Amino acid sequence: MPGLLEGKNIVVMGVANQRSIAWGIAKSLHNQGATLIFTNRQERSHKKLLKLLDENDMEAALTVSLDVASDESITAAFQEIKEKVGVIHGLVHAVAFANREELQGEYADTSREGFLLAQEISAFSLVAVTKAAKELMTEGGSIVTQTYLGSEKVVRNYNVMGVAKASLEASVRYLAEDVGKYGIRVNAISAGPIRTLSAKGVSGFNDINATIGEKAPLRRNVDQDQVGDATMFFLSDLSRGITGEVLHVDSGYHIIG
Ligand code: NDP
Ligand code: N5H
Repeated sequence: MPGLLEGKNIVVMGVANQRSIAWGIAKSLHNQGATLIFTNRQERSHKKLLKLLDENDMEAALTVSLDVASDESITAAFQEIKEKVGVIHGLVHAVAFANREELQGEYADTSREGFLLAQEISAFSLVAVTKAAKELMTEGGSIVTQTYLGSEKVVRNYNVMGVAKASLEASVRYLAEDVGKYGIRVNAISAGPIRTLSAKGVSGFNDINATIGEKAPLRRNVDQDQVGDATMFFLSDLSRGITGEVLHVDSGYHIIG
């Protein structure tokens, strides 16, 4: 049976290592026959990516450097993708950042600078890359970002990132309306806690992780592969009637009061 993503060129942002949600997504997309283009911020992550591709017998059509903090970097990256690949059909946005010291204690203590940084890297970045990507999505397309429950409910320590994710989810809706007329869809996956490099060292992760195992309807945590498959669905034509949506991949935890 042909893969669901055969003939689709998809850009994946945010592989830092084998634990990254973006890597779980890349594997699901590859399994469905997608042609993959990767972007990294840090050279260290780029090296890790090349090693992962090699170990998994996967090939990238292109790997490009992209720092979402810079408009020039975004423009240059998509220009290179346009020149070397041409049309794209999908974009996976799996990047976020907040200062570690602001992911604990009271949200009221958030600094102006820290608030703006979290918004810039974790929410505005989706707006900026959607604008760049839509120029290359001349055959229609699908854009998928990653969010977390802390946008809807107060989750201890998530603080400034919860507010950035609320902004990200609202951006999904506004962007979906903007680009729908070009046949481009924009959706988000709201994943349960997964032990990744970003989650490392942040206060409270272990407690939240343990709670899901006890309280979520499925009584187990989710993993990168489950998020990968749900993201793959959004990139495939199976989800052609869905846009502006936030889909929870969290063992059902969000329904529990
Ligand atoms: P990772 O640490 O594996 O990935 C985070 C990525 O963000 C890194 O690849 C990093 O790039 C990238 N990044 C940070 N700043 C920039 C920047 N300025 N420009 C470009 N890229 C940048 O963590 P996750 O896989 O956990 O995170 C992926 C997404 O999933 C995030 O949006 C996160 O909020 C979300 N999420 C995570 C959950 C979890 O429990 N882990 C739960 C729900 C959502 P580089 O490595 O090059 O620095
Ligand atoms: C309630 C929780 C636990 C507490 C909050 C965690 C928030 C994490 C999100 C951000 C993205 C983490 C972050 O920015 C860490 C950085 O300050 C330091 N790390 C780095 O610089 C590494 C090296 C790079 C690769 O990381 C990034 N981001 O560039 C939430 C958890 C239960 C769920 C969770 C972990 C959600 C989420 O959004 O990731």
